[in-house]
Amino acid sequence: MNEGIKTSLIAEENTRHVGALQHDYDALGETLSRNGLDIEQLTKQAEAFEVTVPSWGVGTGGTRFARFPGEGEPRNIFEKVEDCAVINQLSRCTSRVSPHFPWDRVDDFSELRQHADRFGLSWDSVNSNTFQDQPGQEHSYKYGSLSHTSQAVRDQAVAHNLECIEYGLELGSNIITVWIADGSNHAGQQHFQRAFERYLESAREIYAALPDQWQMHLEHKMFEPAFYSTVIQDWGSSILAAMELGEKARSLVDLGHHAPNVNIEMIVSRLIQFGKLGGFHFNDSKYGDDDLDAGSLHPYQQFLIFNELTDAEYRQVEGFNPSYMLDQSHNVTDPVESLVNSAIEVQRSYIKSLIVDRKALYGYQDTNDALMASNTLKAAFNMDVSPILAMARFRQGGAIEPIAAFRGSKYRQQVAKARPSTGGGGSGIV
Ligand SMILES: [Mn+2]
Repeated sequence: MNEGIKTSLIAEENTRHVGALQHDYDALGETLSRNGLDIEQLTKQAEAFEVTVPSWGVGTGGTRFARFPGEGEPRNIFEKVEDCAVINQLSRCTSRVSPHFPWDRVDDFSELRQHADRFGLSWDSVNSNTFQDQPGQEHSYKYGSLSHTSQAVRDQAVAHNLECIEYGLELGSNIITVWIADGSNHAGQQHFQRAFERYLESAREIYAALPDQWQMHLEHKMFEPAFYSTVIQDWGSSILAAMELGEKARSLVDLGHHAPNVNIEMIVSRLIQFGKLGGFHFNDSKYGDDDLDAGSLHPYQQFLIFNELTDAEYRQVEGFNPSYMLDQSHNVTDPVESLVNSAIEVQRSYIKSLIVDRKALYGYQDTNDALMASNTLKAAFNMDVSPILAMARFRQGGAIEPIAAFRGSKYRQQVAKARPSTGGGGSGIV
């Protein structure tokens, strides 16, 4: 088993940057102080911020056309945990891992839990998989799973979700995220209402099996692999299902699962208003479910989403506790580097949203001063909070310059020797 990156290597790398960081941090502190903001308070909030890494994200992703495996890819969940540990070592904001079953199923979950414990990692939401057939599986999901026309297929899909809850209990998780690939490719192929009714009937069985304190997150997706309609197509279908199921069911927003130009931050606001925001799968998107790195294309959109989240915190909305997770596919970058970068980009949006002058914004909204309302948001977005993020990492033993530290450690080259390419691996697009 590898031990991640040596702490001394990160410390050594940090000594090269700490002088410049302190200088930039002090300068930013002065700027923020003129605006009535305390940089130390913001740094503490950056230190407390967490975004979960998906186990499948540390393998090279792929497209519908091909997958080009990277060097030293993790071959199983134990090795995935090791890579996740490195991401957290560098970023210090990703101490949780979200597993996907059956990809990450093991015989001995206590062994897996101990393995993660050793790296200071814990487990976030469990994800079920009824979008592909597994070897030896009795019924096929070719025409759907939880909403399939056949009761036997639906029962099998429900049973798999119940198993996932059991695995989650063993790992210490308390959320099951359900995304189904069910849908249709041809107009008329599927009766919309009947398919949704069958889905609800199956989902009720999963919901009924939720342990106390658990939540069930419903992830919608507009298209792919079904290209004409999907059963849980949009946030409308998702919130309707969550309302039907009950208090413990919430909607999960994957940023890539909407039509282009949809106002996602407004959807987030609506879900918050009705107590139905479960959490996020952060990624970025140009055309569809592109699974690009979070904040790489639309950082302002991501900031505006966090503006809604921070607004809810500010207003102390009851029961507001969404879970944050990355869900990306890395095809041309090292997944560790992309996930470190992305986690920091999400953290950046959060910190920027904290420096929005909210009282002033409310004032501009109430007096219909559109220009100043917009400028208030832009002022926060345009502030470079990098020194806060770097200081939060540094103070927790992370890397001031995480990508440079990762490359300098030669971690990838080392694991490549121990992990011959399998060409396969449990990574994919979800
Ligand atoms: Mn997702």
